[in-house]
Amino acid sequence: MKIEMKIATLFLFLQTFVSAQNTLITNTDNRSTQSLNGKWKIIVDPYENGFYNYRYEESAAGYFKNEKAADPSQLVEYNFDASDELYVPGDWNSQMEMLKWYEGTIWYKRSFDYKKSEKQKRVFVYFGAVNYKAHIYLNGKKIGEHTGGFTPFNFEITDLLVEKDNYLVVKADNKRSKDGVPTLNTDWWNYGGLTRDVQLIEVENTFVQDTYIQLKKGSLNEISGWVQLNGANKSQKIKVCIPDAKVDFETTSDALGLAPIAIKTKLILWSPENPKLYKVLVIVGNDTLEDQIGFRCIETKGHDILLNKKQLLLKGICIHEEVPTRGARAYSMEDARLLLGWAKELGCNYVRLAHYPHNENMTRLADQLGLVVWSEIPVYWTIEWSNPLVLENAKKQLTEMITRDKNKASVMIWSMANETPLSMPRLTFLKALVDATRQLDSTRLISAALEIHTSDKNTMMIDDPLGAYLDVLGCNEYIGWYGDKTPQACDSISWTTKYNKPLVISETGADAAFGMHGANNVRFTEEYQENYFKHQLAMLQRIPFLRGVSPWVLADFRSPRRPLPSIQNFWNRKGLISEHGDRKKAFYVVQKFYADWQLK
Ligand code: GCB
Repeated sequence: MKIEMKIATLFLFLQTFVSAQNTLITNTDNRSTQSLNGKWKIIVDPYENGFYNYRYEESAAGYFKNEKAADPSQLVEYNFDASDELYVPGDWNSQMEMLKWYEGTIWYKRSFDYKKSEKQKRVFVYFGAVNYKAHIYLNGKKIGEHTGGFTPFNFEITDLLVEKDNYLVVKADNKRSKDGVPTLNTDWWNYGGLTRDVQLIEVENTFVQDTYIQLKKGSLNEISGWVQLNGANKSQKIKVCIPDAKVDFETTSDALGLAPIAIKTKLILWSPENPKLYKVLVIVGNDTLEDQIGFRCIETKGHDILLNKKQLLLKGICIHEEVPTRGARAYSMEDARLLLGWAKELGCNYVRLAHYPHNENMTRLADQLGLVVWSEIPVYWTIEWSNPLVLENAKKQLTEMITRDKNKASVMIWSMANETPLSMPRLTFLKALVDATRQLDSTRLISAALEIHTSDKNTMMIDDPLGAYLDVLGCNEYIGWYGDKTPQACDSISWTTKYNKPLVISETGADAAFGMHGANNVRFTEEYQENYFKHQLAMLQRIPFLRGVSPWVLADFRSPRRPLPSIQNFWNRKGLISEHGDRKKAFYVVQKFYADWQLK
C-alpha cells in the first residue's frame, strides 16, 4: 500500500509539472472557438472522496479517471454517465434545490469529439470562471489548477486531444477559507460551479495572445501599447489597422514575441454620450484578430475626474453579478442587458461592478452602452493581510482582471479593496496591489472603497492613509441606516478630506422590502428607504470634492447574512429594484436626482 502511494504521488507531481503552462488568452469573443457549454455530468462530493484516498492524500485514481466497471466483478463506486446533470455556464445553487446552500466540491464531466483541422493548429481550453478552486483534467491527465472565482484562465491541450470521446473533468470547490480572497465572511451568495462559458480556443501555431491598445496617458491622439505573440515564430512583422481612422501601422516583434505600438491619429473619442468603438485589426501572417475598441483619456486634476479633458460626474449604481429574478449568478449577454438596462433607466453613466470582476459580457456591453465601469477584486473586509500567499492570490486575480479588460474603454477605475480596516499590514498589502496595477496598466484610475472616520460628531473625514496612493477616493457610508443616526441627521453633516483628490461615494443605502409600507422611520419600509435617499443625496450634493455616487445597490440580492423572516428571507433588501424586478420608491428618488444633478 505504501509503495503504491509513493508512486501515485510522483505520478501526480509529473502530471501537474508537464502542464504548468498557463498564459491568458484575451479577446476570446473574436476568436475561433468551440463551445463546451451545455449539460455536464456531475458528482456531488462533500468529503472529496474522488480526490483524496482514505489517508487524505491526493489519489491517483480520482474521479478524473472517469472509470467504468468493465465487468460486474470490478469495483468502481462512481459513474459520471449515470449521474445528474447541471447546465454550464451556471451556478449549481440555483439549478438544484438540494444545492442551494451547498459549499464544497462538485465534479463536472463533459465528453466531446474534436476534429483537428488540416492546418497544424493549437487548442486551448478556456474557462470564463470557476468558483472558487478548480482542478482540470483532460482524458485522465491533470492539465492544471486555478484559484479565484471570478477571473478567466486557460490551458493548452493540443497534444492531449483525440478525435473521439475526449473527457474533460473539473473539480470545482467553493468552500470558503480564512486565507481565501474573498475570505470567510462576505455579504453575498457563494454561488459555486462553472459559472461562466467554457470554450475550446483554436489558434495558429504562432498567434496573437494579447494586445494592449489604448490612448497614451494624457493624450487624445496618440495610441500606445503592444502586441504579444505566443508560439515558435516569435519575431514577425505585425500590422495594426483601424480602417475608420485610416490607420495602417507596422511593427516587428522581438525574440520574446513582444511588439510595441505607437500611432498618432485623429479619433472620435469614446464617452457616455457617444460610446464610439472602432474596429481594430491585428494581423500576423495568416492570423487576423479583430476587436472593437473605444479610445478616451481619463485623468484627475485636483478634485476633478477628467474624461477627454472635460469634467466628469459619475452618476452610478452598484451591481452584484446576480439576476435577482432567477436568484442566480448572471453570466450571459442577456443577463448583462437586463442589469445594465436597469442602470440606464435609472439615469446612470457609471456602474460599480461589485465586489469581484464580473463576466466579460458586462464590460463588452458597458463599452457599447457608454457606461463607465469601476471594476474590483474581492479583497473584502477581513483578508489575511500578513500572509504572502494571500497577497499572491490577490495579485493574480488583479492581473487576470486587468489582462482581460484592459482594452475596454468603459473600464476607467480599478479598485483594490472594499471596506478594509486600518493597519500597517493592510496598508503594505494594498500598496503592493496599487504598484502592481500601475505596472500592468498605466492609463486608468486606481481607487478603493474606504471607510469614513469622524473628526467630530457632525464631520466626516476621509483620512485613510491608503488615500495617498489612490487617484480617486472611494467611500462607503450608511449614515441613517447603520449606526445611531437617523437619515435626517445627514442635514447637518459636513465632509472634509486630507487629500486634494476626487471623491466617489462608492456605497450608500438602506433596506426596503418591496410592497412594505409605513412611516418613514419604520425600518424596511419603502418609505424609510425613500426618505433615506432624499436626505443622503441632499447631503452628498453639498460635498465640494464629490465627483460621483453609486448607491448600494441596483437590485435585492441573496445573502446568507440576512435571515430576518418574511422581510429578508436571506436577501439583502437594499436594492432599488426588488428580486421580482419591481422598482421601489427610492428608485424614483435616485432617478430624479440623476436627471437634475450637475457640477456647479
Ligand atoms: C457594505 C458592503 C456591502 C454590503 C453592504 C450592506 O458596506 O460593502 O457588500 O452588502 O454594506 O448591505 O451592508
